[in-house]
Amino acid sequence: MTPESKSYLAAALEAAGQGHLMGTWSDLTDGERTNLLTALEGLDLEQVQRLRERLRAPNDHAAKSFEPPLTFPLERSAEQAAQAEHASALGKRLLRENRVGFVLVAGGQGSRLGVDGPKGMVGVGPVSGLSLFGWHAARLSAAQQRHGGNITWFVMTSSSNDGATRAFFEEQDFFGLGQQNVHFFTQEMLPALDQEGRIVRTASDALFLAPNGHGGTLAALRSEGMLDVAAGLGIEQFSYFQVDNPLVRPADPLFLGLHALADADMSSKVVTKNDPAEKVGVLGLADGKLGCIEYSDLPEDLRTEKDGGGQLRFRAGNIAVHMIRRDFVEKLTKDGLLDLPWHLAQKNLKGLDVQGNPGEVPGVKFETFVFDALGAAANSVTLEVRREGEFSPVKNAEGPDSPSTCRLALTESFGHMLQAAGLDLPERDQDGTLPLEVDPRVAEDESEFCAANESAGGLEVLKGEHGWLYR
Ligand code: UD2
Repeated sequence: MTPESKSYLAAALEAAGQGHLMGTWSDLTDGERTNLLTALEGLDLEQVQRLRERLRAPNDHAAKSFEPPLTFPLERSAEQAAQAEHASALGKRLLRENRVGFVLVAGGQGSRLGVDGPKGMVGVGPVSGLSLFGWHAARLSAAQQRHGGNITWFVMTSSSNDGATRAFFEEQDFFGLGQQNVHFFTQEMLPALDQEGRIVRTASDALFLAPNGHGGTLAALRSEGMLDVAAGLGIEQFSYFQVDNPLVRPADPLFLGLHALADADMSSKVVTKNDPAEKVGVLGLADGKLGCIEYSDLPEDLRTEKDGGGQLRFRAGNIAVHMIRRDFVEKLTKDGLLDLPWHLAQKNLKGLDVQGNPGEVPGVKFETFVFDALGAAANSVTLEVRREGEFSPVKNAEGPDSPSTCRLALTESFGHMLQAAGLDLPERDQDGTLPLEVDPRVAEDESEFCAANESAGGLEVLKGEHGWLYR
C-alpha cells in the first residue's frame, strides 16, 4: 500500500468516525495489515453511517393502537371446513407441480444454545439422534413421497457457519435429496458498534461482524441469485422456516392452499398463546399495519385482555413460519426498495476496546426481522395451528425451548400417534419421556400414522437400546 493510499484510507475512516481501526497500523505485521485491508475493503462506510444514525435515533415511536389479526382458526365453521378442504387440495397440487421452494433460515450463531458449529447439526431425533438438518430433510422427503414433484431446498447460512454447513450436507450425502436440489446462499454480515458508534474489533486486524438478522433472507435471496434460480424452476412461492424448530411442517398443503387462494403476498402460522407472560411476539396490527408485536411493546392491559370467549385477545403467537410469494420478494428487493427497520440488540461483545485492549465491549448488533415485511403485504393469511404438533424450538441449552423440552414435545406427539392407532407404547424413561421416534417419512400426524399402520405392508418398528424407532 502506498503512503498516499494509506493516508487516503485513514482520512476516510476518520471522517466516518472509525479512525481507531487504523490506530495500531504501525504495530501490525505485514500479514495483519493485509487482513485488515481486506476487512476494510468489505466495509460499506455509507451503511456504517446509517447504522450510527440508527444508534443515535430515539427509540422506535410506540404505536398508538393495536388490533389482533383475523385468523383462520383451528375450530372451524362448516364453511371454513369446506374452505380448508378446498385449500388443501390446491396446496397438494402446487406441491406436485413444483411451484414451491423451501427456504431454511440457518444463518444464526446459536449463541444462546452454546453450540460450536451450525445449530442444524444438533441431534434432535429422540432415538436416532438425527440432526435438525436431517429432520427437516426427512420432512421434505416425506412431502415428495406424499405429493410427488421435486424438492428444491434453499438453505441460508452466514459466513460464520457456511463452510461447516456445506461440509455437513456433503458428509450426509445431502440427506438423499440430491446435491443439485440444495442451494446454499449466505446472508450479509453487519459490523457491531460500541455505544459511541465505533466499529468493534475482535483483533487488531479483524472487525466484529454479525449476521444481519432473518430479515436478511429477503435481500440475500436476490443478491445471491436465488430468485433467478427459483424463477428458472417455475417456483412461485417460498415456504420459509427456521432451523431451530423440528416440529415445523414446511410442506403443509393447507397453509399453502389458503395463502394461494387469498392471493396473499406473505402469510404466517401462529399458535395460541395461553399465558400472557409468555415472551413470544404476537401477530397483530400496530397502527393499522400487520406485523409481529414484540412482547415488550404490547401494553400490559392488552397483554392480559380477554375476548368474549375467555381467551387472550392478543394470542396469535408468532412461530416464524411463513409462505412468501416469489414476486413479492422480487418487488421488495428491487432497486434497494426493501427498507426493513433495524432492531438493536445490546450485547457485551468479546473484542477490543478503541485503545486495542481485549475484554468485553458494551456494544450493539443490528438485525432486521423477516416479519416486518408483513406490513408491505397486500393480502396475508394468519393460520392458527396446534402448538403440540408444530412448535417446539431448540433455542436455549436448558429450561424452556431447550433440547429436553423439544424431545418431550416430539416424543409426546409420537405417543399420540401410536395411541390413535391402538398400539402399545414403550415404557417411559426414568425422566418420564417415551423412548420413541416416528420418522416423518412414515407419518407426520395421527391420521397419517393410522393410515400407514393399516396399509398392506404395515409398519416396521426397530426396538433398540435407545427406544423404538418407526421408520
Ligand atoms: C424469534 C422471533 C419470535 C418467535 C420465535 C419463534 C425474533 C426477534 N423473534 O425469536 O417472535 O417468532 O423466533 O421461534 O425473531 N437467524 C438467521 N440469521 C440471523 C438471525 C437469526 O438465520 O441473522 C435464524 C436463526 O438461525 C434461527 C432463527 O433465525 O433459526 C430465529 O432466530 P432467533 O433465535 O434469534 O429468534 P428468537 O428466538 O429471538
